[in-house]
Amino acid sequence: MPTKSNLFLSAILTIGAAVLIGGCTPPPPPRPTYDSGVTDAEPDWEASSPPEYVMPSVDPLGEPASEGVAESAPEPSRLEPKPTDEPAPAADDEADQEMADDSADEVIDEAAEEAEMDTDPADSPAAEEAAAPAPWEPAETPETAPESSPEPAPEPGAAAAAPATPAAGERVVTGDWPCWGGDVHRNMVNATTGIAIDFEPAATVEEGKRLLWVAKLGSQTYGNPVVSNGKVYVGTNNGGEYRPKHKGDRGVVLCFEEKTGKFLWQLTREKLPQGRVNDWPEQGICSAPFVEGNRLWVVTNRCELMCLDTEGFYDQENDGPYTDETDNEQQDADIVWSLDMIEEMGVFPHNLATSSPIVVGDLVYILTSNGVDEAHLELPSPRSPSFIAVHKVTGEVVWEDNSPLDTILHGQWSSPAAGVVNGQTQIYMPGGNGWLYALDAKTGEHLWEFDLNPKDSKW
Ligand SMILES: [Ca+2]
Ligand SMILES: [Ca+2]
Repeated sequence: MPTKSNLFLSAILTIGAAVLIGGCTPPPPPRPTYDSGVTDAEPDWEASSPPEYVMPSVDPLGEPASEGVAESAPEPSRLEPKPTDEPAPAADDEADQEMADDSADEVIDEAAEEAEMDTDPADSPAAEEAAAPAPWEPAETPETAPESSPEPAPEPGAAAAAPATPAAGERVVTGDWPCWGGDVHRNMVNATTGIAIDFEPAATVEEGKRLLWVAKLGSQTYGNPVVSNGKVYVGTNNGGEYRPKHKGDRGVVLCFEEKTGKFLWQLTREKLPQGRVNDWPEQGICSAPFVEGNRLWVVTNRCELMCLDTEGFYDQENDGPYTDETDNEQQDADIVWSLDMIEEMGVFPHNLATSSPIVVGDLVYILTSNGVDEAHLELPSPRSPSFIAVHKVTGEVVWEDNSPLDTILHGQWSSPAAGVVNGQTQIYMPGGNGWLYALDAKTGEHLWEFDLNPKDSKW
């Protein structure tokens, strides 16, 4: 199997460059605020008494944001404003496309080699996810900011965390990118401008150009990096072998210090014994975490929706209700709660569970990845939910929906998005039958659905 280390190293470097390196200063455009827990404060890895994570005292979904919220609550930025509005560099797009193409090609090769029934390139959950379009949503916020944020909300236009005179004259720290797509709208457009693009990825800082740091990922990486509050997170496989106790194929989320690239901790999940029908080899954790305050949510290769403590065990505390971690050293992940969708919901993830969560108000939304059996003949679990909403603090399932039922064609590897229409918060769920479903965020009630299958398509 061809190694993809270099490719994905380039990917993280690309992201790192987008986050950390630049020659100019971009303006801070207004963006919807859904994460008020982010602070510009310097991370304290040795902190012994972190702030308690408390449930907001208001229900952000109860009263959708009024008009003009986006204008009145600009995203906190650590950049100096600059009156320019350049488009995002095309070089990044090309690199991303190349990655997606390579990923799809490799999956085709692997599948042709290893499984006659799995030769369809769509059998790669990661390839499917990479090709999924993001719905456009106007700049409205689906919620109001919680009043009882565990950490002080940053002041708009707050001074840069980086020193006034950047190291080597190169450093620019942009706003955070705390989930796949940047926010719950999944717009994907990075509003930052003025980033220098004349950088060159390499295996070491010395060999490259304009690199602040380099960190090794797994041999295959489909989880998109996210950046929040001084840390970078990425889902990958165990090729980096950061934890000596774990050898061989695993699903992994790595956490690095944003400023230095220092490895902080790793979530490690063993592979499911069922094999590739439920947990495709070497693809690791494909879900991109959603980060809010000192919590993050991610879907593992074992079809678990997990809530983790961003401080891990560095805070000297095993946060719960889940406290039974077998990996509980400082560089292991501190699991707060876990929802096993196979055990508790009967979900049959086809090839891999891959959904990247969003959090709106108190609820986490994901697709379960329920799909067909290994022979592609039937749905083992047609009544299991495809779309779920889970309380972000307790892990309780608030509502579930099994809409596509037995019309799921293959798998469900997509991720939800959210928006507000006429004052109502809608969750957009791409179903495994090719239909897009819009559900009420609070109740799961169906609002509308749209057939995205070409009219002349055959299955
Ligand atoms: Ca902890
Ligand atoms: Ca724990």
